[in-house]
Amino acid sequence: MTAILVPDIGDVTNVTVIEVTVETGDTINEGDTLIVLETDKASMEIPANVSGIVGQIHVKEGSEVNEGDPICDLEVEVGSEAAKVVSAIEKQEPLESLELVQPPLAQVSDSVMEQVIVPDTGSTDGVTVIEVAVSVGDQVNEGDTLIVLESDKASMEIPSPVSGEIAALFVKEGDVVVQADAVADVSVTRVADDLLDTKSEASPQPVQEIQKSNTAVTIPLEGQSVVHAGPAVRALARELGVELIQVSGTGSRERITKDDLHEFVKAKLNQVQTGPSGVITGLGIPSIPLVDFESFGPVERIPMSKIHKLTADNMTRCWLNVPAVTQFDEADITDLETFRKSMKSESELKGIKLTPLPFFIKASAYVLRALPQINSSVDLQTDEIVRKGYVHIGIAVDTPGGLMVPVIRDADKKGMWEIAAELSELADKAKSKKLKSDEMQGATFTISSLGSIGGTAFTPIVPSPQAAILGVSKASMQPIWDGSAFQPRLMLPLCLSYDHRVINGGDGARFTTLLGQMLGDIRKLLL
Ligand code: CAO
Repeated sequence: MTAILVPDIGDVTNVTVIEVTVETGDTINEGDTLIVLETDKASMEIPANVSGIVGQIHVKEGSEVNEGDPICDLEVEVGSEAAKVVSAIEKQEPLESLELVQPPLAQVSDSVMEQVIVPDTGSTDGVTVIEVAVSVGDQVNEGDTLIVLESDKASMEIPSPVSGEIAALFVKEGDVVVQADAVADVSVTRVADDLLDTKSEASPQPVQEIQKSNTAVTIPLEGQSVVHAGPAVRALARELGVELIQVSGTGSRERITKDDLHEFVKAKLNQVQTGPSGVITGLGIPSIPLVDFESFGPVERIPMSKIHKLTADNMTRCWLNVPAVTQFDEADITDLETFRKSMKSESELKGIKLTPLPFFIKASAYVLRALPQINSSVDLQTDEIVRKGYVHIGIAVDTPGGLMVPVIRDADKKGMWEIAAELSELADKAKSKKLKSDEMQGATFTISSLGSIGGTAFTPIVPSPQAAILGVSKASMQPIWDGSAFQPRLMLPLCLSYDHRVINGGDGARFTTLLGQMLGDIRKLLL
């Protein structure tokens, strides 16, 4: 186990640790960032100088450190090149005795000064230095960010084209720079072998081309504040496709940390599922932008009721999840209506309103018994179709508070008067908000009757996990050809929406055909 110490951090003391990027037990590689320090002028990442497994960590966010303070312990694999380096450093042995892949501490024999200048930023007006990531005296590796610039189109990090020590800095935060302005002088120390190869090069290295950040990390809009984030956080933001300007920083001076980024992404994922009102809004599909309604005329804003929000959620869920088909048909209910009207005095005697709907319920229950594949659900956890041995029919009821669906249990076992009485009672309860939750549960099939209102057809949304819903529109007199003449018949439009994962087209058509036959001659319900 070896201790990793705070390196020479220049002419500053008591520097604040603003981020600890490793945890005990982490396996890290040479160059991985251990901590991020911040002075009042710049932030800097302190990388590991060897690979290994992180042991005890001696600093935490907010700690103040100085050169030589321990950052963490590192367990370095025995016999590895890294271990040899550590051992050599500890024993102050000459490093040339080690067969190193890369000389981490070169035999200093000469140095050259490289001046880093601002490359072509694509802007003639100049770009702002929003971050200076290094201080004079810092050791930098090739590729380490020196400064971060921001134009009106992009933010960009200017990396060091060489490894070495920052000898001079020519910019500070807030400066506006243009192409070819000096950024920093880097004193490049070279090993003897390197020098043999490069000493003949009299002119400085070409300036590193700027790395334009992903457009997802876009620049702040005019008037918005500058983003404070270190290179590692900026890199992570690019990876995640996060616009840093949208992230709130919890670090000192609102600096954005990696945790802030993770929290932002988590929050965004939640937002995808529920809008501010709690209603499901997207599930990953693009949301619909609102328009400024008020700018076109007066509007009234009515808060959505709890029932309305629940219905909106449920409809969205069902609409998005169920591959639905709607089968249309017509039933001849001329005789049914004649019979129903003939029951008027009996209906009054019993005090039970006998509308056409109880007949639709009774006939549907009969057909659901005959075609159990309609009275089913799909269980995607087990890849099973669940056929129910009971027929509970939900009835959509239009109430001032929103749509409610009370359930008539065992509709197949109940007589017409019983169904009519129960329907009337449940509809009244729904309209006066007195339904209990168990009176709205367990439906195996639903009927939505708009017949008393109007319309010729509609496509109800399948209330999954039920596999089907019957929509009933307004009956009307139609001229029906009986083989020799047109006859005036009262025709009822039927619309069966079904989940095509559970019910195939043949069964859908069989359902409406059989239902039509039952409603056409209700005596068959007795058979
Ligand atoms: N064709 C023609 N007339 C019809 C009919 C049809 N399919 N269904 C009912 N009617 C007539 C009846 O004959 C009756 O008139 P009379 O009193 O003159 O005989 C009247 O409409 C009865 O209407 P009702 O609404 O009082 O009773 P109901 O049994 O038909 O329906 C209920 C009860 C609770 C289902 C209904 O009030 C309701 O809320 N319907 C709306 C359902 C809904 O909103 N569905 C959409 C869900 S998705 O948003």
